[in-house]
Amino acid sequence: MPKSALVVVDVQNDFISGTLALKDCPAKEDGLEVVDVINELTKLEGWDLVVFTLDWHPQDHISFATNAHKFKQHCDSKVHLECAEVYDKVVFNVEDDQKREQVLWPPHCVQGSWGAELHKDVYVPAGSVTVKKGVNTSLDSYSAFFDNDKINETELCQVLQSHGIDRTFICGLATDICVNFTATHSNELGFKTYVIEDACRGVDNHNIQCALCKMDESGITRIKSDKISSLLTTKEPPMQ
Ligand code: VGL
Ligand code: ZN
Repeated sequence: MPKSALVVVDVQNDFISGTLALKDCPAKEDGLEVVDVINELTKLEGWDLVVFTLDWHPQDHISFATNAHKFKQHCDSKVHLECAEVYDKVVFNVEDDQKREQVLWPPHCVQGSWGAELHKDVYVPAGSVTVKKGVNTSLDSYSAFFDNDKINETELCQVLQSHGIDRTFICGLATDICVNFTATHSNELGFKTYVIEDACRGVDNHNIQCALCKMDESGITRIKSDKISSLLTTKEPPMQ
């Protein structure tokens, strides 16, 4: 029987009703809708590991539009940092001439703030593991495995391997950003990777569709939450 991990991505207050609430983003999806679905999933028997990831930024983080003017602009940046706004894609010059592309967001998930807390109605089973990401001032990290430039790695791969995990089931917020990057890296690292479609909500419709298509092409399996129970408890075929 393959070993399975549920990875719940960034179901944090800011993405539900805080500064980066998905319901105010272009796709107008409601992050709160995943909470009940995810609670049904975490309660299933058969998980070998449940992981909760947290976007966990310092106040001076490079992804916050309000901080853009405090960093150095790269000559390739089409948008000037002095007039950069939320959703703009800018290019920074950081740490001795490294080029760093970045989409700007409102300040969100500041370490220790209410917005960074897991939503209060999310059920956290005993023994589950929490992985924080995006903790460095000048590096963003959509994926729970690596930062966006693959300079640093979190402990997630190590944790999955130490539990002998073969398959990951990814859900949470946001479909086109952190779920997408986490699932893509999970797949690249050799885990059989599933994305639980009805347990995800996203930022932008076009980007959601693109992300799902790319996942399909890369061999990630999209699945509905009501199909998971039987996958986790596949029985031996009956004797004739
Ligand atoms: C996320 C935008 C910025 C996410 C995190 O969790 O999807 N999106 N930081
Ligand atoms: Zn973030």
